[in-house]
Amino acid sequence: MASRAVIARRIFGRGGLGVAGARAMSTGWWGGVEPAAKDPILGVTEAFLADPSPNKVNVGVGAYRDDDGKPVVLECVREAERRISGNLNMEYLPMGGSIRMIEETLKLAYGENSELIKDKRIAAVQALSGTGACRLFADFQKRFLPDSQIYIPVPTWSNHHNIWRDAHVPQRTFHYYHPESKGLDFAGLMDDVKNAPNGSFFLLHACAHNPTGVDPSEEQWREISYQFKVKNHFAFFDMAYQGFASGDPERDAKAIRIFLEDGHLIGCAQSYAKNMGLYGQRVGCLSVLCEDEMQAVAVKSQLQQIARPMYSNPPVHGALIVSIILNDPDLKNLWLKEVKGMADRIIGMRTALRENLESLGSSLSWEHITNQIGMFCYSGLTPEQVDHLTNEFHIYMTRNGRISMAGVTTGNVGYLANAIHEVTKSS
Ligand code: PGU
Repeated sequence: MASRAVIARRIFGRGGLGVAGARAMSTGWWGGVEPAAKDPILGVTEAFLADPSPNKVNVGVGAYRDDDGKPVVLECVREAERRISGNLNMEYLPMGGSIRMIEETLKLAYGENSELIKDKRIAAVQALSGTGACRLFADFQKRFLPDSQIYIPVPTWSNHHNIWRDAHVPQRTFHYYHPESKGLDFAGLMDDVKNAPNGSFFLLHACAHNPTGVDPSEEQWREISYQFKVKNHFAFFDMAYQGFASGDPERDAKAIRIFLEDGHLIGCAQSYAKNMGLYGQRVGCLSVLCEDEMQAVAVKSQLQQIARPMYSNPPVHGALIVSIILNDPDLKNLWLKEVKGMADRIIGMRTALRENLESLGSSLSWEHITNQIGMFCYSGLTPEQVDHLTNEFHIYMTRNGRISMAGVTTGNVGYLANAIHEVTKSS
C-alpha cells in the first residue's frame, strides 16, 4: 500500500503538499468541521419526514396546505405556466432581475398609483425570495454604513438573526411581544424606539408578524412612524406575508403606506413564496426608497454589484410567472381571490382549533388563537410541551410553540387539539 505521503506526491507533484497541505491531509481536509446545529424551522421538516408514523402532523414550516394537507399550486400560477410553456426564453435576466416583475411588485408595496414609482425614486432589484432580499439589504447596509446596527424584534423569524450575523451587522433587540397578554408590548416597543440612538435601523414585519401573529393596530403604526420621524430611524420592512393578515394584499400594505405618507425613506423585502405559493421558485424583490432618481440609480447599481459575485443574476422562471399574473387583470383578480381563499381557510382553522380545545374542557384560555393573525399561532406551549407533542403524538412544530395554522386541516384539527389538551391540562 502506498503511504499517505506517496499518494500526496502523486496528486500534488514532487513538492508534495507543503506544510499547510500536509497538516490538512493528516486530519483530512475538513477534519476541523463540526456538524452545524439543526435549523429551528427547516430541521422540523427533516424530523417530520423521517417519522414513519401514519398519524404524524407537520405544523412546523410556514407553507400553505389545502384542507387535505396537500401543497397547493394556485390556479393563476397554473395558467401562467400554460402561457409560458413552449415560449420560454431561458436567457439570463439582467443583474437586477426582471423589470416587468419589479414594476408590478413595487405597486403592491408602494401603491398602484404611487408618485414615488412614477418619480423613479425606488431602487429595486429582483431577489432570491424574501430571504435573499433581506440578505442583500444587510450586505448593502454593511458596505455603505459599516458602523450601523440593526434592531430586531423579540421574538422574530429565526433566520433574521443569521442573515444580519453573516452580513456582519451588529444586532440589538427591541420589545415586541408580551407573553402574559399574548399581545403586543406596545409600551416596551415605543420605549426601545425612543431610547435607540438617533438614526438607528429597525427591522419591522410589515404584516402577519412571524412567529407571534400579533401586529400593531393602524393607530399604533401611526405612533411608531411618528416616533421614527422624531428619532430619524430607518425602517426596513420584511413583507413575507402580504395578503395573509387580512386576505387582501392592499390592506396588508397599510403599515408601509403610513410610513410613506409620513415621508420616511424605507427599505422593503417582498416575497412571493407564501402569497403566490412560489416557495421553491425563490422570487422576491428588494427595494430601497431614495431621495431622488439619481440616488436610486446609484443604489440600484450597487445592489446589483453585490449580487453579481454571489449569484450573478436571479432565476427567470418564477419572475415570469409573477409578471404574467400581475400584468393580466383577469389573472390578477384570480390571484387576489385565491389569496383570500388561503387566508380564509386559515381563519376557519383558528376557530376550529380553539373550539375543539374549549369543548375538551381545557381550563386554559385559547382566545389568542383567534386573536392572532396570519399564518402562525404563537400558542404559548413550552419547549418541553412541544417535545411531548412530538414524542408522544408525532406532532411537529418549532420549539418556541409556534403552530403553522397553514398545516391544520379539518382532518387533523381534532387530533391536534386533543394532543395539546393532553400536554397542557396539568399546567
Ligand atoms: N421573512 C419572514 C418573516 C419569514 O417568515 C420568511 C419565511 C421569510 C422572510 C423568507 O421566505 P422566503 O421563502 O425566502 O421568501 N419563513 C417561513 C419559511 C421557512 C423558513 O424559515 O425559511 C417559516 O416557516 O418561518
